[in-house]
Amino acid sequence: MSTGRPFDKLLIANRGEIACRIMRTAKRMGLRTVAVFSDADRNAMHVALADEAVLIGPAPAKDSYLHIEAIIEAAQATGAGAVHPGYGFLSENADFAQACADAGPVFVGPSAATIHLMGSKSAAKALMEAAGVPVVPGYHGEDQSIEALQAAAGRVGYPVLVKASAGGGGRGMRLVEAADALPDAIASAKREAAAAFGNDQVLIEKYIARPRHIEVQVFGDTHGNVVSLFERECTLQRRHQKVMEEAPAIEITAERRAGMAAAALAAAHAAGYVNAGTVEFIADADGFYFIEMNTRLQVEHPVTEMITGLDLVEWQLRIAMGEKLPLSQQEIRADGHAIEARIYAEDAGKGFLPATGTIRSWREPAGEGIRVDTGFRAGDVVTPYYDALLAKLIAWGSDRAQALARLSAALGEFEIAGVTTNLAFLKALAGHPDVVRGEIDTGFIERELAALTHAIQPVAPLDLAAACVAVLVREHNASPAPVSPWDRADGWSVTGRRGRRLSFRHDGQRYDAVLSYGRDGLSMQSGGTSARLQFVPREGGLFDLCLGDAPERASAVWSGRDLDLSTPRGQLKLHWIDPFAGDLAEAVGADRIVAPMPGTVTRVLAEAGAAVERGAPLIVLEAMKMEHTLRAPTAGRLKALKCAVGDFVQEGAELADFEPVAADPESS
Ligand code: MV4
Repeated sequence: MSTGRPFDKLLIANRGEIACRIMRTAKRMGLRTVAVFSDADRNAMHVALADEAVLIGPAPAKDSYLHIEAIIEAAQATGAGAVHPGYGFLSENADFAQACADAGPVFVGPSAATIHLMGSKSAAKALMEAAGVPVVPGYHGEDQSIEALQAAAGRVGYPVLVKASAGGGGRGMRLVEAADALPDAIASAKREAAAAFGNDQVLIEKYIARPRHIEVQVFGDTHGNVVSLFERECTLQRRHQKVMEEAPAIEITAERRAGMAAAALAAAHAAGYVNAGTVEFIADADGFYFIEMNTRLQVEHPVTEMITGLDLVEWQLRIAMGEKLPLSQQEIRADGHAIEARIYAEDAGKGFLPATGTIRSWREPAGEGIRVDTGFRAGDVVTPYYDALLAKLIAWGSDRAQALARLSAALGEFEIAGVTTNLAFLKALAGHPDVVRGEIDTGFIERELAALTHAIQPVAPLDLAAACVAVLVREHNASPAPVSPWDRADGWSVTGRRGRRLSFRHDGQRYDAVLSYGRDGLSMQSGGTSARLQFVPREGGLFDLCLGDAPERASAVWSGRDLDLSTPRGQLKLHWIDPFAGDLAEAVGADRIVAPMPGTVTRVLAEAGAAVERGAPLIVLEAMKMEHTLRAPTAGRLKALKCAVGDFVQEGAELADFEPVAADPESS
């Protein structure tokens, strides 16, 4: 059936929420939809929603969603007349756009040449500068000699940023405070850029401290028209990963808004831009500066849709069909304020470690001004192969305060079980007084991380550090004689970094930290992050400690293995678990010593038949590059050894028979 349109079947070369989002509009426009999927996505929502679906390869993205030939073949096999790349994957791959142009299907996006041009930060910057778009003062020339780059940095004035020309998203970027650090920074930026992008060209820019990130949505058609659809504020980021985005920008003057829109339109004109694009700026009190142009539909496009009432995917498809822009600049209006929160499968308490697993239950919020875009539902499996974005929650209000209040309430109503999500972190962020006031910059989340994660985690890293220090102080007080580090069997090592695990329980939840001692002193690892730990014991259970560069004073009161901790954040009760004595003995009985994990026996510290005190070190096991000391669960006698130095043992293996002498009231 032909509708007289250039295409009536659309292949979506993507997965997850954006594939579902694109299909929704395509269906409303009467287009038939083709999904592509990997082995890992057979049961995915985007496959179920599509009219047809084609398996394109194994789970790894390079074999499926990044496999240009497989996707082109799928388009040809299904007769799809157009391909929408979504975001990520092949969306900004000029070779893919060219492959579509060569093979037939319309690529829903700009030309391969435009994508290629914008992929080079120096070429894009040169084009924008020529078009009168404000750019950060700096140097983006061909001469890459150290002399030329040094002279440029001197002219610009320190601090400067060295950026990989082919980079983006912060990769290959180095901050240089003074001239003497420049040669090393250039060399390492070039190495990183060559490895990551196969191109070691760099540019030099004045460093803008604490900027805001504001971007302008633009559209161009194939008839030479361009319009802007206002700006978005994407300042709340962590490690170049956007977390919350809003439209319009926070407290922007009419003059700056108009200036940015005009600059973005000049940029789009200069590039002969077709389809959806985003012109990114960094902004501070003094001005705003072009940094890059993204040639795709952005993750955060819904906030623009919510304030304009427009469907950006519909615009993309109509432009791809050769239609003129649906509205003129004067007809495009904004109303109210919208904020999007990105819901990721990740553990904010463990350094934002990606989380995987099966979604056991899923309940979305609903209500006035609330929109949820997702590609997941109960029963779906979150795999480690792809981006961990589970859903986008978007709230609209007549003003920013109402939008934020609706977002906070909806975050509280969102229920996702089975997979760890950042919902609590987002709620803490949405409620942070500085976010409520709109006083943010791109470094905000990193600076406020402790406060933001403390709000969601009853035991923050600093609490765990204080508890570890309390254990060290307790042990020091118990045996104050200086101990030679060579004699210690609990994991301290002079030569390498050996760890000692300390575990605590709070509210039924276990918290682990690993202390290690290296040439640069003591450090604590917990939840995937590591920071230097320093402490000074004082009188009366007080001590000063410093984790990373966060100092504080804490105090500890012990009763048995229970610890009452006081920190500036309040009181905290913790129980010090000894998994190699008490808790394990509980599970297997105190009559044998078993390996708590697979590992190698590196030392045997007591002879068969020896009488030992409770807690005496018996056997040292090395596992996962760490030493673990297995201790006497109670006072007693080591009846028989069942292992020897050098043995590799499985988890649960019996290493010795033990004979307790008396019940120990303290062991728990
Ligand atoms: C900058 C900058 C400060 N000064 N350029 C980061 C990724 C890339 N898109 C550009 N980025 C930056 N360029 C100059 N001259 C600070 C950043 C930056 C940033 C920009 C936008 C959003 C978040 C950011 C987080 C850290 C640094």
